[in-house]
Amino acid sequence: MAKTNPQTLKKISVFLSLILRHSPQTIGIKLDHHGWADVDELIKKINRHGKYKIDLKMLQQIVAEDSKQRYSFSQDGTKIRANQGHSIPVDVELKKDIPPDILYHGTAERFYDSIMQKGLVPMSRLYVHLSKDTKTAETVGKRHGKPIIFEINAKQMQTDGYEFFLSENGVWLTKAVPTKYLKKI
Ligand code: HQG
Repeated sequence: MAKTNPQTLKKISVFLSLILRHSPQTIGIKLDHHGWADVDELIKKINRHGKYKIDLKMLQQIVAEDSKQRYSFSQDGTKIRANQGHSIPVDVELKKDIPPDILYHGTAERFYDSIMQKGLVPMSRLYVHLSKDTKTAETVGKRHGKPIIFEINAKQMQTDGYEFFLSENGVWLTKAVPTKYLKKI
């Protein structure tokens, strides 16, 4: 069978993000404590919801080819979850790790004053998202407006006892970044 059009898969991937990170109730499913959804039920309920038609092969293709490797199957392939980015309280068993000395966060210029007052906070998500390169930070920042990039003194944060986690798909996460560790570049 021919592979599904990449644009269609991209749209379904965005819909999957909504379901697996923010709003499983949209299709009437629940995630377990660790953020897993049952694969058979997910496929059935997406099809019943009606916006997209999907089968297991398409889901496997999305997981394999997603540009940011946003999703993982459980080892036995019966469950699926988003690797990070949740706004609902799930424990995706993030691995605590020692960060590079410097990490980056891209945001919009219009948030600058507030960030310099309150530091970086997770807003609607569970963690502040950081990257190890400025290119990724710039792309993330552009999603919100005119991009600016903050450099984060992750080494000092680590020394001072802040915890960092590295998601399965290479995103650095921490609960918050106080202003003293931030520098706009
Ligand atoms: C900002 C995408 C005012 C923060 C990306 C950001 C990422 C503050 C926005 C992932 C603030 C939240 C996450 C403060 C933080 N005052 N604004 N004190 N503290 N902010 O979308 O980091 O494609 O929740 O700077 O690639 O932009 O979805 O977070 O601008 O990895 O897989 O509040 O989402 O990945 O926005 O993006 P978001 P984010 P996916």
